[in-house]
Amino acid sequence: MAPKKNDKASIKKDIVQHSVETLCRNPYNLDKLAVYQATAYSVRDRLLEDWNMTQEAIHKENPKRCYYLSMEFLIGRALDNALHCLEVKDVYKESVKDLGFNLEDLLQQERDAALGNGGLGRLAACYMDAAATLDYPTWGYGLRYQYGIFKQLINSDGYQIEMPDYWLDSNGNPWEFPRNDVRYEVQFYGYVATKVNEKGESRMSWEGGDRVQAMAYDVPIPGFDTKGCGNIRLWASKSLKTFDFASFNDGDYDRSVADQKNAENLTSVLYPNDNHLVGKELRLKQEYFFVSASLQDIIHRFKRSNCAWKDFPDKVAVQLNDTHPTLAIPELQRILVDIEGLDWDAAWDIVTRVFAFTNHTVLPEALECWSVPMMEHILPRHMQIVYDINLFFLQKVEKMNSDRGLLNRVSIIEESNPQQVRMAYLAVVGSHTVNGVAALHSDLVKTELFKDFVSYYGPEKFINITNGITPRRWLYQANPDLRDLITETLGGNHWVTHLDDLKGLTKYADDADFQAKWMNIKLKNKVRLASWIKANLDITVDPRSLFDIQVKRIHEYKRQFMNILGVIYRYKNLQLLSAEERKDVTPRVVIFGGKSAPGYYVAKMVIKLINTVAQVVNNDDSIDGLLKVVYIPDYNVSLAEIIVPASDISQHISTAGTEAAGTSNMKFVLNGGLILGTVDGANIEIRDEIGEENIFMFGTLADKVADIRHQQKYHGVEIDPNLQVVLQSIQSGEFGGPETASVFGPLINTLTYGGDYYLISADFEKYLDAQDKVDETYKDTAAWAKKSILCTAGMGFFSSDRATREYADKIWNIKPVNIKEAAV
Ligand code: GL2
Repeated sequence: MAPKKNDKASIKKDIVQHSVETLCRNPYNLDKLAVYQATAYSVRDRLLEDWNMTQEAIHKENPKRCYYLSMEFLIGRALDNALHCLEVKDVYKESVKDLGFNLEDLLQQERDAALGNGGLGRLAACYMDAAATLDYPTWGYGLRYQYGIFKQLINSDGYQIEMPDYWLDSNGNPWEFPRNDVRYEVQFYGYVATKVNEKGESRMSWEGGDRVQAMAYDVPIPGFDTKGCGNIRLWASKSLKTFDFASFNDGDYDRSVADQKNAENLTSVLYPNDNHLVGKELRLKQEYFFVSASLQDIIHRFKRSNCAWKDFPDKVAVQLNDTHPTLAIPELQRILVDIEGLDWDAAWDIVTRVFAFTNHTVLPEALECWSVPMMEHILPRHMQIVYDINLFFLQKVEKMNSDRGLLNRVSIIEESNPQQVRMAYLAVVGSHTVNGVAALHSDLVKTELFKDFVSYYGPEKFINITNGITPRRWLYQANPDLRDLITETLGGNHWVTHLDDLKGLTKYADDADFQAKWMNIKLKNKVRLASWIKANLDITVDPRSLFDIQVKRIHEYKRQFMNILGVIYRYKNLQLLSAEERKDVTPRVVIFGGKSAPGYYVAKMVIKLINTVAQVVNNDDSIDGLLKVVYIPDYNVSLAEIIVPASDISQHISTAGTEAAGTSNMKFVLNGGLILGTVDGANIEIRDEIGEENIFMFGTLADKVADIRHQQKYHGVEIDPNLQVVLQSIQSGEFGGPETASVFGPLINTLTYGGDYYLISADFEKYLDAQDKVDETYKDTAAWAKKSILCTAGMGFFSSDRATREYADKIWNIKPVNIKEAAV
C-alpha cells in the first residue's frame, strides 16, 4: 500500500472519505463531532503505518522486550498529541479550515480516555510516550474499562456528585484497533485436582469453575521525532457463550443474555479509589483477568520466537506498576509448573528473573491485602502456590535468622482473622528489583516499608527511579507560546527529546527583554484559563492576580484542607485592612480541582468547605476583588493542559513522608510555575535541581512526623492560635450560616479529637509564613520572572525519557530497536 500523503489535498480527501465511508455522513451535513471523528480516523490511518513498521521491526530483530503491566492508563486526548508527533498539525489546521472548521474546536470534541485515577495512571501514560519516542520494544498492558473515572459535578450546595463516564459512547473510539483474532480464556473459581501426565508424573490441575474471554484492543502511542509507534493493549471481557438458546426457548429472555452481561461486567468500571484499597471481589477478578490475559499473550509471542523456557528472562521483562498486577507472579509459576511441566525451582528461577515491581505509596490504607478465603474461592490453585512461595521463602529466611518475630513480619500471609495475602510482600519476593518513585520515598521503602526484606536480600534489590513526565504533552503541546519561545531561543526543538537542553535558558534569566516575553506568555496562559473559568463557571477573575493552584485528587494527606483554612485566614485579614493598606496587597485567585473517592467522607467534606468558602468570598464586594476562590469541577488530563501553564504558584503540601513523588509538581515547574511545597516526594529533588532560592518550602520534616504524632497522642493537639481563629469562624456560621457550620463539625474534629494525624496545626504557622513570602516575592516582577525562567531551565532531569531510560538500563535490560533499518 502506498504511504499516506501529507499534503493538504490528500488530507482533505481522506477526511471527506472517512466522513462518507466510515461515518456514513453526507459531506454537506457535517457537524464538529463528525469532522473531529473523520479527522481522527485519517490521523489513525497515518499512525497505523508507523505502528505496523515498528511492530515489524521488533518482530524481525526479536530483541528482549518489556511489558508494562498497569491497571491504569490515564491517557487523555489523543488527536492533538498525534498531530504533533506526526508533525502534521499545521497542514491539518489548514485542511480543516478549507472544510469550514477550526482545528482547535475539533480537538475539544474528543473525550478523554480517563482509564486511571491520578498520578499512577498518568505516569504509566507518560512512560508509554517516552518508550515510543525512544524506540524501546515496550508494550503496555491494561484493561479497557467501559466506564473511566467518574465525571464530577459540583451541585448548588457545593457537594461532589458522581456521574458515569461512558467514554465509549455511540460515537465509537477512533483510537483503538479491536483485535477480534486475539482472544484468550480466563478461568475463575473451580477446584484443584491431581492429574497424571503422559510422562507418568503427577501434576496439580485447576479444574471446573467459570470461564470468560479476554479480547484485545490496541491503542497506538505515537513517538516524537521517530517513525516508531508504541502500543497499549487493553483487554475487554467477553462471554464465551453469546446466547443461551435453552433459556430463550423456555421464554426466560433475561437469562438467555445474562451470561454475556455478567462476563462483560468484569471490565465495565474502573475502581475510583486513589491510594486506597477497597477489597471487593470484582476488583480481585479484574486483577486476575488482566494478568492472565496479558501473560497468555506474552507467552504466545515468546513461543513464536522458538526459544526455550530457560531463555524466557532473556526475552521478557515484566514491570508491575504497583501491586495491582502481582497475581502475575503466582500465575506464571502455575503456568510453568502445572502446564509446561517445569519443576518448581526451575520455574521460580525464571519467575524471579522476569518480574520487577514499582512501589508507589507507603500509606498503610493503600497497601493491597486480599483475604485468603476470597482468594481460595476465586483462585484456588493460586492460593496454594502463594502458600508454597511463602513456605520456601520463610524456610530460607529462617536459615539466616530464626527470630519468630522476623518470620511473622516478612510472611506473605498475615495471621489475622481471616488471614490476608500481603500483595506487596508477594511482589517483593517474586521480583528481582523493587523501586520507589522519588529519592525520599525509596528511602522510606528501604528503611520502613520493606526494612526486613532489605536485611534479608541486601540493599541492592531496592532502588530509586524518580518519576518523570513527558515534555511532549506537558509543554510542547499544552503551552505552544512557551514552546515557540524556547525553540527560538535554543535554536531548534532538540530539547523536546533532550530536556537537559533547557539549561540553555539559564543565561537569559536576567535578560529584561526575555523576561518580558516570558511573563507575557504566562499572562496569556492566565487569560486563557480566566476565560475558561468565566465561560464555564461564570466567575470573573483578574489575570493580573497571582494564580495559586492546587489540583490533584482530594485526600487528607494532600492537605487541601490546610489550603482552604489558609484562604479563610487570608480573607479574615483582608476584612481588617484599611483602603490604604489594601493597596499593598497582592491580589490572589486560589484555584482548586480534583476528585474525591465516592466513599471518602472527609475528602468530600473538604470539597464542600472549599465551595462554601468560595461562595462567600467571591460575593463579598468589600474585599475589592483581592481574593477569589474557584473550584474547577471534573479535573482531568485535558483540563490540566489548560490549568498547568497558567500557574504562578502551585501547592504540593502533603504531610512530609506521605506523597511518594507527585508528578504534577514537575508539570507546573516545567511551565515556569513556582512551587509552594513541603519537604516531601519529588519536591525535594526539584529543589535540588532548580535551586532552593526558586522554591518556597516549609513544614515539618519527614523524620519528625512520627515524634509529633506520638506527642499528640499523649498530650493532645495544641491548636495553632491563628488556626483557632479560622476554625471558630467556620463554627460560628460565617460560611453558609449556622446550619452549614454544623455540617463541618466532623471535618474540624479530624484536627482536634482525631489527633491531627496529618499535622495541619503543627504546620499552619509555617504555611502562612511561606504564603507571605510568596506575596512579597511576587511584587518584584523581575525577580519573579527570573525564578520562573530558572524553574523551567532546571527541569531536564524530570523528563519521562530519563526515567524510562533508567528503567531500561537498570531493570529491564533492553535496548532501543532500530526501526528504520530493521524494517527494510
Ligand atoms: C501514587 C503516589 O501517590 C504519587 O505520589 C506518585 O507520584 C504516583 C506515581 O508514582 O503514584 N501512588 C498511588 O497509589 N497513586 C499515585 O498517584 N494513585
